[in-house]
Amino acid sequence: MIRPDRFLADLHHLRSFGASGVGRGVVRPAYSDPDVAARRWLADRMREAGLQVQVDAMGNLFGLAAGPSLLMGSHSDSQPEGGWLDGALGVIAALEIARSCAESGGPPVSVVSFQDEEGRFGVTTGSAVWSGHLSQAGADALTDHAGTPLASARAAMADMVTGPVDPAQFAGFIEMHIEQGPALDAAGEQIGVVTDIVGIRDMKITFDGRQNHAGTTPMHLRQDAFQAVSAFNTRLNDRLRNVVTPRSVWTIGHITLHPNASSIVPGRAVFSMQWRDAEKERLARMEEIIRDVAEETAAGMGVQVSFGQMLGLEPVAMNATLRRALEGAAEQIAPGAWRLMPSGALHDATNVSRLMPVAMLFVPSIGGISHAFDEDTREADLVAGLRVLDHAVRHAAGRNPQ
Ligand code: HGY
Ligand code: MN
Ligand code: MN
Repeated sequence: MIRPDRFLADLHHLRSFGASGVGRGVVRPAYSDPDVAARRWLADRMREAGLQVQVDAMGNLFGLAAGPSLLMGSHSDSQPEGGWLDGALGVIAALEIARSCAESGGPPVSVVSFQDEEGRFGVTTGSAVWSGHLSQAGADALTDHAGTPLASARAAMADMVTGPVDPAQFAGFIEMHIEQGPALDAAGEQIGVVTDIVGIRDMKITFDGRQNHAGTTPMHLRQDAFQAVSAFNTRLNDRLRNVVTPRSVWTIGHITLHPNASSIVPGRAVFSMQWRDAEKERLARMEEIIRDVAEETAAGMGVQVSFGQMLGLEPVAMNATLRRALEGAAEQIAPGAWRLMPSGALHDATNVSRLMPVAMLFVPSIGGISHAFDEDTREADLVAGLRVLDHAVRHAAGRNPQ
């Protein structure tokens, strides 16, 4: 039997690693001290549950049931400012399901917490490497915004590494997560069964202008890198309008200006350009527009533009059999209060779908807030999600995942 009290206690305990003090937020980026401490604590909980702990070179943490099993989990790293449930919910729910199945003779369930899902270095980096989408050498060469290479960051977990984990032992993967958007909360529903996950593209763009004096340089003689970003953004919003749908999104979320001083015309701007859509062709069309607009803007403003490496994941559909198991369980636990829905957030399930059948379950995010300290979900909804997982695993998914 699942124990909601134990599940909630563990979820709150995980939040203590990197607790921000603001709301229920956490600061637990991949390979930071709180992240590694949380993984050590999780490894102990896995051992207590009778699972065999394995950690691969990336720092993906597995708790393995003996023999073939269903894999469940998510990630325990956070955004630089993150909520307490993003990723953590899926890991702790998986732990509770694995533990209760082991206690009561249920189907064998293994648990995973993938590393760097939040992309301090890449995009869902740990599961990207585990699935073969990205090589270890390719990942090692990635750097965070401070210039630290992943190769040196992952040394923080070197003493925990046991070796590679063979995906062939898993019949399928189920990831529970908070929705991170407004749909379920606005509709007063408890459960979302995911149909598909959007695709993403992410790259750095740099404008190089001319650093100069902010008092003496006439406006018409400036090659101001920030003005170039500003003009680029305005033009881009206009130009994308003809190709996007309501599900298409694009974001400039990180920018550095050099030298970042009030009295200096900035000579360089480096910023992140990320876009997401449910269709691969539209992602490509958006890329063309982004590159064209950046080049036109640079030419018009007398600055140079350069594009960094483009990272990405394709849109993926969930496995029909596993999805049906979740749908059946949702109708049992939350009759009339669940829906089928797409995911606009990225998840490790995208990468894992290269290896095995995958499915995902959502619970509501209050006010649709996530990637923010005040992200939260009602306790009754957290527990309803756990019950749906439990029902699905015991009645269908754990017995016949293919
Ligand atoms: O950005 C995402 O969608 C995910 O939370 N990493
Ligand atoms: Mn997440
Ligand atoms: Mn996230």
